[in-house]
Amino acid sequence: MERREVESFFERASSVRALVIGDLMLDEYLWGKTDRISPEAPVQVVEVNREDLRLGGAGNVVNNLVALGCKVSVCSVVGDDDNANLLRGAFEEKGVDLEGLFHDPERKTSKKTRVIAANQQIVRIDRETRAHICDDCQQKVLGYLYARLGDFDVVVVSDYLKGVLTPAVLEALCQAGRTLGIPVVVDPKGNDYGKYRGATLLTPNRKEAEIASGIAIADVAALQQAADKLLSELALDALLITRSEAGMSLFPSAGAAVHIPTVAREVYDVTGAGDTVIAVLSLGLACGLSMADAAWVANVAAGIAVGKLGTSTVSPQEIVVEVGHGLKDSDSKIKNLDVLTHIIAQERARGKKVVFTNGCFDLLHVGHVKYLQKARELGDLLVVGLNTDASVKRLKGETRPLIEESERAHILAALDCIDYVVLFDEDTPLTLIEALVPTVLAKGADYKIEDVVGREVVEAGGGRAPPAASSTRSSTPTEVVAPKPLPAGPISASYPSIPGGTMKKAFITGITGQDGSYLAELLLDKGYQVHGMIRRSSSFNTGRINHIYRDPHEAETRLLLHYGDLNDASSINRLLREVRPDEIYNLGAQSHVRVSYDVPEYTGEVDALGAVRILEGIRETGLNTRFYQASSSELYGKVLETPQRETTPFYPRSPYACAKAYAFYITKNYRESYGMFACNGILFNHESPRRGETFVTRKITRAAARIRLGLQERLYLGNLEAKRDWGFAGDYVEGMWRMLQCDQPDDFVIATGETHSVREFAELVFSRHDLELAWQGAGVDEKGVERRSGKVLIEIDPRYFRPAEVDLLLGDSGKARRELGWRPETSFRELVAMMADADLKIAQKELRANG
Ligand code: NDP
Ligand code: GDR
Repeated sequence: MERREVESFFERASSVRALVIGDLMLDEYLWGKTDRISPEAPVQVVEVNREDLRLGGAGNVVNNLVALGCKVSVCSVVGDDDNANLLRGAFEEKGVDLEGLFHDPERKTSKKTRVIAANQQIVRIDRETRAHICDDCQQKVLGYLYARLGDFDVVVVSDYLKGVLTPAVLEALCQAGRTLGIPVVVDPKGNDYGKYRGATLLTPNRKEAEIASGIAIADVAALQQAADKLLSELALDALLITRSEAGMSLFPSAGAAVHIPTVAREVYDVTGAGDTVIAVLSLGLACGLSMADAAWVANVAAGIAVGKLGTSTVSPQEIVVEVGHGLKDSDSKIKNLDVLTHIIAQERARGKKVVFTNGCFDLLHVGHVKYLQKARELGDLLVVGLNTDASVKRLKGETRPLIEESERAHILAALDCIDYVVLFDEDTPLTLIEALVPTVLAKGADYKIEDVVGREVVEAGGGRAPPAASSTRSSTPTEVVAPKPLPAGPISASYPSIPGGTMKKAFITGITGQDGSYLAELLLDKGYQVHGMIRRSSSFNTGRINHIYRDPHEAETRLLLHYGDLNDASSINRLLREVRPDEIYNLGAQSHVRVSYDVPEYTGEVDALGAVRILEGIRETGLNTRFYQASSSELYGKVLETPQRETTPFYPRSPYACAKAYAFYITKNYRESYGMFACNGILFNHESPRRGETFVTRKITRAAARIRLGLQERLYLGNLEAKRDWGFAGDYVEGMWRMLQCDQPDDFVIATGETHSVREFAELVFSRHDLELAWQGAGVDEKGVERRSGKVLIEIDPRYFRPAEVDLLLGDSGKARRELGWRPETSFRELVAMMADADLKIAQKELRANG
């Protein structure tokens, strides 16, 4: 993250409402001197000359969150004693909301008194109750959580095993957090982590992770093993293991681990650094940072915390300055290849797009600077490979370079647009490119693209070739974009070659739909020639693919559209004969479940018989092609098992699902009967800003944005309780493609493994527009009311109910993860934000157009 991103993150902090729940303590320090032994017993006598009282345990997390600028509420149980009053006073001074702080006269408020003399702690005196809170207090805590949880953006659980976090409290918290979409971040304690099941994120240290997983963590492989075990046993979204001087490692349940090294500095005091980490991390999640970015900022903050003596909090200003230092220090930008390889691997794992360019940069001029600035805009960070003096001499003659390598490197490193500089001694930067595997290669447009060294490395696997270069000198960089790396495993390297050329040809039905448009983009990126079948329509139906469509008369157009229809076998056969595709993706369908009750026969024609028309077409034309059938989680219908996986029996509940069941089985049947390479992707719901406007997610995001801008009064919905496993369509088309790259055809579930209700989706979307919903009434009379104004924003319209409903879908995509290396990359919250924001932009345009 850059300094300005970190700054903007902290600017959002003041609107974040965080709840800290857990064991509160007072830390008392008594400093004194000792120079005699007591006459009463053989112990030292300490003459106290300074006393200090601090908030400890969960209280220190509160301290940290307050220091970061957010609004904090506390939920805990303390005694009814003087120490409790001291705690209250300290919190009130900081403006902390104490509605959730309960008192139990039977308990002692925890206080730890440390006596320190001659820089040594002599004794610690603990006053506390460690038993679970009483039933009455537990009810109060639960009551508070049920009433108030929806008000918070994040919950931080700080467990010191002092009894507040009973299993019942933790279970309710994790469940309600999931239902409401509020991240629950836990600093765990003890050996039994089962009680944290369902939390969003846990932050154990290495030792704690070792004990909880039962796996000795001697190296990174064991660390991963321990993380995998905890992630799956506890159904977490992620695990952050802090590793002292080795930094911290983030293990998301979906995606690769991110290892973040420590920010090098003197370590004075590690006490409380864990509280700083969890506070910054939680704030980051509440502000919508990705887990990796939130962990990265938390790591910077931890570096500052351990460098301080006595105070245990870190301010946003300190963090911003620290980030700024990292960027400004030109020395730190010049790296050797080994170190840089490691850094870049981490950045790529965090999803950053790495741009690489190279040159001699002797006598840097304004053309260079403009070129470098533009190159930087092609991605998230720019690495410059710089020829050493010896290499420049070989290339440009004995009189060059005029400026020696270390000066050239420092001048480049001083530019803001450059993140790293690395020297290379060879004639070309190939070794660097092979080691770093950048996402984008930038080169001046006066280079012919086929001459760009390293192009093959980034293009390997089908990367997109850039447009033809112009011959005039220009400061505009030309780019070569690398595809996502293929997973190790069963992806076949020996793809059957295509007669007459090396370009793979894909044929997509339903290319004008949501998935068709994302899939076409993906395949074009991978270097395919893409043929789409579209229906003749009296109005334009190509809105989703206009941005990738080029006039077919232009040379090198790789997206070609043909008229045809799944109900018309002759058009399918003709197109198969003409195109002779290597891969066919059958996405075309009447895809609306509710509508399938209105047009059941038509739905069967398109969705069921359409599939067999293509399969027969393949047989008749004798093509050696691979076939993908868009199967659906609707097949599970009235579910017989949760989560649903490839082996779960089907129970279709609509004409749509029945038609899709036929298509599923006929695909399998042609595979088994004729040895065809035919796969079913059993995809759970996937959404995007391109989702059809009558599907519930898009209907909600569209309406919320329009309501916010006064373009619409109200939204009418059907069943609010239906739960779906919603993912991002852009991630799912990658799964389709991967299925057709396997050695053997098979069927795969593609899902996120998380389920949310329609109600929850609506709440999150409206809240993104600052419209907090409260629900009133029940059944068809239930209404979603805006809390502040009392306005009714959502009503139920029974017309949207379905004759038979699918109540709950939750997919287990373990097989796809293992065998295809596929993982969802977009979280539920990111999806909601992406769709809500995109629809806001559309609504704003509409508002402007209305004058
Ligand atoms: P869309 O409804 O957005 O797109 C459907 C596509 O099918 C459109 O391009 C449509 O063309 C085309 N089509 C409809 N009827 C015919 C026909 N008779 N002949 C040829 N093409 C036709 O669906 P999605 O992109 O969301 O879904 C793609 C596929 O995946 C569908 O088969 C769907 O059933 C399935 N699926 C979708 C899931 C999801 O969550 N999105 C989950 C699981 C499966 P036009 O633009 O002309 O209407
Ligand atoms: P679904 O998606 O039926 O799961 O099929 P949809 O978004 O239509 O419905 C999801 C759930 O929301 C409930 N719901 C409403 N649905 C719509 N459309 N409109 C409403 O106003 C409304 N209110 C509540 C529904 O009852 C349902 O339970 C999608 C399609 O893309 C299929 O093609 C695909 O196969 C499946 O997902 C997986």
